[in-house]
Amino acid sequence: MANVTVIGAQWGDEGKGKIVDWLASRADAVVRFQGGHNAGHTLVVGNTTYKLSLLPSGIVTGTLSIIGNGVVLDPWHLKAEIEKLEGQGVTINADNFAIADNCPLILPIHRDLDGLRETAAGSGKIGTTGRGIGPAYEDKVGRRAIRVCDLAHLDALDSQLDRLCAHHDALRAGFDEPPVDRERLLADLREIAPFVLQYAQPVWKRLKKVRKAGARILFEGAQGVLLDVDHGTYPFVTSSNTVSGTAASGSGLGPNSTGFVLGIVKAYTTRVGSGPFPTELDDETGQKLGERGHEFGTVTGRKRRCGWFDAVLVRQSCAISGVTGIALTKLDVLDGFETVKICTGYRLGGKILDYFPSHAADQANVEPIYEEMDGWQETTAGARSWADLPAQAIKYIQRVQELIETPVALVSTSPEREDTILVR
Ligand code: 2SA
Ligand code: MG
Repeated sequence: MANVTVIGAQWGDEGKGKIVDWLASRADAVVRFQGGHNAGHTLVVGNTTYKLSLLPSGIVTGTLSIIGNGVVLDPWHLKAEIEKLEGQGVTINADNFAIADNCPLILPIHRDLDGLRETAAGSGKIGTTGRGIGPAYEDKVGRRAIRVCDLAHLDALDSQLDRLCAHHDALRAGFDEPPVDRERLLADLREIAPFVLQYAQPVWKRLKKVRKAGARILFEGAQGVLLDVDHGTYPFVTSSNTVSGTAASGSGLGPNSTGFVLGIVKAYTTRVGSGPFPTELDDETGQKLGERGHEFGTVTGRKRRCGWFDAVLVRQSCAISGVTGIALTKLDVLDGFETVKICTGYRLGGKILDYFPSHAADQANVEPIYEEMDGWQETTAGARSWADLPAQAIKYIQRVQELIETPVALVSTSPEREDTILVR
């Protein structure tokens, strides 16, 4: 296996956790390069289920796991997640885990702001995970962030804190909130600093060494391309770039190091949070997909919206992210449907579109054009070879592959690591 970059090609929750875990057992290092603890990656290994939202999935198998500079890091959450995993018997130390020292921190004031804005927005809210992701990225690009390396220099933080607090105090005043409790923030940072610093280092250097030694690196994306701050359903997006290109900038290796781009694609579509969703089903079929697919947010427990497979969106995601091949997941959720539908284009104001337009109103107004296929009654759950699949399911996979103009490299048929069909 060469280096691999794994990204979600829809709105997240495509089943990246399982695929990443499967690949992590064959990799020498796993790197998270964007997002924060808004991710929800579920790994099932034997009888144990691990739920990760910040740590790279390699951590479970003891593979070198790295949090890159493109991530926003909540240090208190980090500690809680590490302690939870240690409680499940996972070993985490400076040998198998590293954090980029130039990684910006998510602070309690970011979570406050996320919540205040969402509450104020009422029905116009984004539907964020409420974890302060957006406000933390704003401070990063606004050049006000406190970063991991600052934790080693807390006595010299005065002017940085001045700028940060001035900015947040003004915002908080707009919500009738008291100014930032600066002393408390500093005291909290002092308390957590040693815990974070034991893992902190210039990870680009560590990765350079790993790369020189010929090790295989797995870049683990979070969320999905349609939530990308540039390419997604703006403004109903997350605040990072979720496309494959971020694997390079968010870890400190060049684009020639990020390897095979594996797009994870669910056999139908889901979305959690607000925003356009052309193939959404508000009916019994949508409900059935949600129930059979256990479609609830890993982080927030929110019910996910469900709909048919949208080939237009996935074709676009694959193009934008340079996807080399896809892993098709949760095919078994479609088992037993009399017919299944695939969206192959959109109607908008008398025109037919073969792409998803950029403008929010157009995105909300496109009407899906469907192609209907016969379903299959046999179960595909647990299939481990092509021969285990019903003919009609194979037809579905082949049609998906044709429409998205990207080859299917893997098919995943259950949350279990070994229930995976390697196509090529
Ligand atoms: P945020 O919190 O600022 O990143 O939210 C902005 C939008 O991004 C969506 N988002 C997600 N969508 C799917 N899965 C995500 N991770 C968790 C999971 C989510 C959960 O795997 O289940 O538990 O609810 C994720 N993270 C962010 C979010 O819904 C907003 O639409
Ligand atoms: Mg998820």
